[in-house]
This record gives sequence, C-alpha cells and structure tokens, in this order.
Amino acid sequence: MKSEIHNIVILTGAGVSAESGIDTFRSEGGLWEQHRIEDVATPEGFSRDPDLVLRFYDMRRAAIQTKRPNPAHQALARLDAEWPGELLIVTQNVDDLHERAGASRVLHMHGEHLNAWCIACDTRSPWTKSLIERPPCPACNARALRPDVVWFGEMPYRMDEIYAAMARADLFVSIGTSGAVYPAAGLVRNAREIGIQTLELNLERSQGSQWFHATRLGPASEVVTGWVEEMLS
Ligand code: BJW
Repeated sequence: MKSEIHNIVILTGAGVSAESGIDTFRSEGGLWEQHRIEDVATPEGFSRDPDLVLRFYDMRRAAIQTKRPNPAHQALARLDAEWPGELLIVTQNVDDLHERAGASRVLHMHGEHLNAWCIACDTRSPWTKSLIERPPCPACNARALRPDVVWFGEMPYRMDEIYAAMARADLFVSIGTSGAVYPAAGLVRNAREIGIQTLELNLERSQGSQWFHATRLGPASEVVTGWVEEMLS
C-alpha cells in the first residue's frame, strides 16, 4: 500500500498531546468534566461571563507554555521533514507542540492559544500572557481581545484548504481524537467518499471508528512512532 501513497492528510486531536501532560476534553477527568461547555466554549458563554472564559483560557495558555512535545509530535515532525509528497497536519489542538517539535506543514482548524483576536479590528496577534486584565490590542489599542480559538457554533478555520488537501490525498490518518466534534469528525467520511485509504491511531476506538479501513490502538507515543517508522522505511 505504501508505494501508492504520495499525499497525506493527518488529523490530530487532544490525544496526541496527552502524554505531554495536556488534558484532553472527554477522557475521565478531562476538561469537560471540570467545566461546562456552554459556559467556557461558546460565544454565548463568553458574552454572559467573559471573566470566567478569559480565566479558563489564561490558565490553559500559561500551562501549555510549560509543556514539551512528546515522541508522537516528534515522529510527525520527522515525517513532515522527510516525506517527499504533500503532507498536511490538520490539528484540532490549540497548543503549539507540533510546531515546537519542528513540524511546519500544520493547520490549526480550532485556532491557537498563543494568538489573541481583536474583535474590534479583526487583527490576530501573537499572545503569551493573560487577557483577563483586558490589555489593549497591539494593532488598534481597543480593549477587545479574545482567545483566538473556535467555539461551538463558530466556523472552524481554513476548511477550504482542508477539503482541497483531502481531495489531493491518498491517505487520511486520524490520531488521538474522539470523533465527537464536527466538521473534523466528518473528515473520515469525506475520505471514504473520495475513495482514499483511512487509518486511525488512538488509545481507544473513536466514535467514527467503523469508517476507517484500519485502526491501531495504543498510546500515541508508541503507535504514531511505529507508523512513521513504517512510512519512512
Ligand atoms: C489518546 C491518548 C494517548 C487519550 N494516545 N490517544 C451534527 C453534525 C455536524 C455538526 C454538528 C452536529 N451537531 C452539532 C454540530 C456542531 C458542533 C459539534 O460538532 N457538536 C458536537 C457536540 C456534535 N460543531 C461546531 O459547532 C463547530 N462548528 C461548526 O460546525 O460550524 C459549522 C460548519 C459545518 C460544516 C462545515 C464547516 C462548518 C465548531 C467546533 C469547535 C470545537 N471547539 C473545541 C474548543 C477549542 C478551543 C479549546 O481548546 O478550548 O475544540 S471543543 C474541543 O473538542 C476542542 C477539540 O479540538 C475538539 C475535539 O476534541 P478531541 O481533540 O477529539 O479531544 P477528546 O478529548 O474528545 O478526545 C481525546 C482522544 O484522545 C480520545 O479518543 C482518547 O482515546 C485519545 N487519547 N490519550 C492516543 N496517550
């Protein structure tokens, strides 16, 4: 099969960063057991109680800066560097661990913790500090910065680029995502419709597991590293 593969789209989720010590959302003890989605991950929640939402993201923005990429990020960065065909890592994660591992062909469909978005002038600025004190936007000075992340009910970023990469791909690989959130969860069905190979790498089967041609179960640090070795051997 490997010799027929030229172009690859890889979808990653919270499971790829779990072994770096970043909480997943839906696992036992995950973020959605500690916080109500409606309160912290919707535009309506932000309008109702902006301080609550800003504090939630300030805490997570500070935490990710203390974390390090794990062997799964490193393996994907190696694949990115050495794969001769097209490759796109579409990540749902808002951390920067793919980039810190050295990957460059990365697309953040749910935004990035280390960006702030000014809802007054629509500028996105690199941001590592907190937002709770309502700091001014570096571009327009308005005190209207919010986390640059995609909440429920908002449009994920760069979907056209994702679907275009899918249309050129021979292989779709999903890593460490529960398949609970659309449109990311629907990509495997898009892949099946266009007739490309599909592979799932996860700790446990995802909600859409039946759509994949093959599934390999185990921690990302092991299954991703093994798969990348095979692809580059
Ligand atoms: C390991 C591991 C280890 C653990 N090794 N693995 C029906 C159909 C279509 C859409 C909808 C629908 N009903 C409702 C909708 C809309 C809604 C939606 O999907 N709702 C669902 C609840 C059903 N979607 C939206 O609103 C999206 N927008 C939208 O649809 O716009 C319209 C549109 C339509 C069509 C095309 C284009 C646009 C927006 C979704 C925004 C999601 N935002 C969040 C928050 C981001 C900011 C933040 O981080 O706070 O994104 S929610 C959260 O879930 C976050 C994640 O990216 C996302 C996915 O989570 P993920 O990564 O899968 O994590 P978990 O925790 O769920 O799973 C972890 C996995 O890792 C598990 O499988 C573990 O087994 C595994 N694992 N350790 C390997 N060591």
